[in-house]
Amino acid sequence: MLRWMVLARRLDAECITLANEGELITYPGFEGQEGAQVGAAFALGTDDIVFPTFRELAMAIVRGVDPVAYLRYHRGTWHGAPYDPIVSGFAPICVPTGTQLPHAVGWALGAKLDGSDAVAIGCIGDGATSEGDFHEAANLAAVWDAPLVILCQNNGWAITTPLAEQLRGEIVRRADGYGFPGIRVDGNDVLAVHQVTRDAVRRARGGDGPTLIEAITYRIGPHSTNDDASRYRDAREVELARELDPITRFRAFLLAERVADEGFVLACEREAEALAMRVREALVATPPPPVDDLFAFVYVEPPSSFEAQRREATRQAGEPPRA
Ligand SMILES: Cc1ncc(C[n+]2csc(CCOP(=O)(O)OP(=O)(O)O)c2C)c(N)n1
Repeated sequence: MLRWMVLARRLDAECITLANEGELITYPGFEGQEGAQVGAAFALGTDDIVFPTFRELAMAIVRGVDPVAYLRYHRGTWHGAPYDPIVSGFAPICVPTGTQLPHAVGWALGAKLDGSDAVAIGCIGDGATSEGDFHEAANLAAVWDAPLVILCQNNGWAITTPLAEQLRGEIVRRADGYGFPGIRVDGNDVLAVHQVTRDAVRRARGGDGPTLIEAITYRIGPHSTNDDASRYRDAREVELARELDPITRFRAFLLAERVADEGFVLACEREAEALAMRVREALVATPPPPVDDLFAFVYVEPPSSFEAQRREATRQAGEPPRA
C-alpha cells in the first residue's frame, strides 16, 4: 500500500506539472487523499468495480488502469474511459458530480441479478452528497439491497464551498435515513480505510446491502489546476492538514514496526520517479485519435443530422471518408 501511495503522489505531482505546461487541459489533484483511495482500492476483488469521480487516479492505478490511457481524458483527446472499464474494473471518469452513483447502483443490481457476488464501489465527494443523484442512489440501493459501497472522500471543500456551507447535518448520518450502516473513518489512515472498506465489501458480497463510508481527509492542493485555492482557503488550514499526511504517517508506522526499511522506501520513490517520466513521455507522444472516433460510440443508429456532423468534422480534419 505504501508503494502505491508513493507512486500515486508522484504521478499526481507530474500531472500538475503537465497541466501547467499545457500538456493536460485541466487536472484535479488529490494530494492528501492517497490513504483513502489506496486503502479502499485494496479491499476490492478482481470482479468488483469502482465508479469514480474525476479525482480517483490513485484508485485507477491500483486497479491496473494504464495511467497514460487514463490521462488522455485530461489531455482532451478521448472521452471518459480511455481504457477498458470492464477489464480494469474501473468505470469511466465521471465529471458531473454524483451521476456515477446511480450507475454504480445499476451495475450492482445487475451483478446481483446475474447471480455474481461482485460489488460496486461508488466514489463521491462531500459536495456531491448534496446532489439528488446521491440520495436517489442511496435509497434505491437500500430498498433493493444492492451490493454497493459508497465511499465519500470528505476533503472539506467543494471547490470554494467549505463543508459547513454544504450541509447542516453529518454525511455519515445520512445513511441512517436510508436504513443502512454509515461509518466514519480517518481517511488519512490507510489501514483504517482498508479495514472498513473490507468489512463493507464483505457485507455487500454477503447480500446485506450497501454501506456508506465517510473518509475524513483533506485535499492539499486546489480543486484543479484551473483554481487558485489561496483566494478562499486559509494557509494555516493547509499547513495543519500537511501534518496529518497519510504517506508520512504510514511510512513512519511501517519503519517503526520494521515491516519496511529505508531501502524499500527509496525503491518506491525511484520507481515513482521512473513511472512519472514514463507517463510523461508516452502521454506527450500519443497522437490524438482520428476525429471520426469521437462519433463512433455515441449512437447505435446515428440520426442523419449526426452523420452530417461526422462527415463535416472528418472533412475538416482532412481524414478520408469512412467506408
Ligand atoms: C452536476 C454538476 N454540477 C456542478 C458541477 C461543477 N463542479 C465540479 S466539481 C464540483 C465540486 C465537487 O465537490 P466534491 O463533491 O466535494 O468533490 P471534490 O472536488 O472536493 O473532490 C462542482 C460543483 C459538476 N461538475 N457537475
